[in-house]
Amino acid sequence: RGAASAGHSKVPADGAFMDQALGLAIHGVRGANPLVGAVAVGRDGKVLASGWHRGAGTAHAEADAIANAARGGIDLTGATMYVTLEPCNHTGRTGPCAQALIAAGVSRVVYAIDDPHDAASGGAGTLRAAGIDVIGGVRAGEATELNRQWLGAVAARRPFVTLHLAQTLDSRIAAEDGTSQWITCPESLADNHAIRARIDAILVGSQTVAVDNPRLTARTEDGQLADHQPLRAVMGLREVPDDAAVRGDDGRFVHLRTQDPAAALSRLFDQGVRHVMVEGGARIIAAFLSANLVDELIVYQAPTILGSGKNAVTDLGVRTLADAQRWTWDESGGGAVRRLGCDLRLHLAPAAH
Ligand code: AOF
Ligand code: ZN
Repeated sequence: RGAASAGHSKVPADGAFMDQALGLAIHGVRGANPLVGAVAVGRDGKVLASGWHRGAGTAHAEADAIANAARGGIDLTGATMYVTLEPCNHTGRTGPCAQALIAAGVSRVVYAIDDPHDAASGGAGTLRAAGIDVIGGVRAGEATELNRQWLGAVAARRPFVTLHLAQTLDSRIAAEDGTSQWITCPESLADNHAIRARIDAILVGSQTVAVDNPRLTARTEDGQLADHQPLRAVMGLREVPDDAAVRGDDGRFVHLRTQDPAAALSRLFDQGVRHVMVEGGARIIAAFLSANLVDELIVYQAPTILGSGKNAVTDLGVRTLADAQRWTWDESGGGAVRRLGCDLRLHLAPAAH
């Protein structure tokens, strides 16, 4: 570890080529694996080949670039490979990329951030031992932001948790008669669906399924299913009816028969989930908050007041102001405060305890 902080590039073009690799990385799909892009550049500064990782089980970015070069009859001897993550050192579903780079004859490897996954890390050392010039830390901030949730999940060995709340000014998520559609504007709903389309799983309580019968799919503004559908996870001890919409017909449904958020997260992590969005109901929200298992809060704040109804957050055991849960405004990923139609979208991260 620590290899990425070892050296800072003095080659001006390194940043620009890393930007290209970052631009390719985003074509991948999030999930069990990170988004990674790679660009191979010849001694004359011309791009020879490029590639990106398309998701768990498929070729890694460097391997994809090497394969693309081979397909075009392009020799990578003496080339520089730019890659947004430290090349892996292990044989997982694929790999190891460090060996593939050595075999391809590249003379220099520039990468952005260290691989925090213990099983895969160490590629930088392997490359150096083979006489390759290796530099880490180029565009590290951008690469970290790109895989923020994945990096957090791997470090914590549980999925990164986004908590979603759509509430009134007095923090209600449903009126006394149970009506909750729609507290927020269509713009907020569209934003929520855009998030659904890039996360690995949505989690709700079995009580919410019984009451609301949600579909939990990611839909575009014209109501079509988005290309990527998150796993639909229900937790809790209530049975999920056979005809519940959440079951769907694509096999992307799981019922976690537990009331313990940590246990639910552990099960999801084992299934390859690295980013989950918790969407309610109140009991599940309180359980995740009191267990300090929320990494990010996204609140769609509607300009309405109910005065009665269901509270978004129920008793967390806090009895005095000094014990309040503290959150900070998070400017990353869409900003801390944004107008969305008639609503405000608030983005927060837990304050360091
Ligand atoms: C790379 N390049 O493009 C990616 C890497 O099961 P596997 O074989 O797909 O390995 C997954 C691990 O490999 C993943 O957890 C991460 O540590 C690393 N991902 N490494 O050299 C890539 N996607
Ligand atoms: Zn690899």
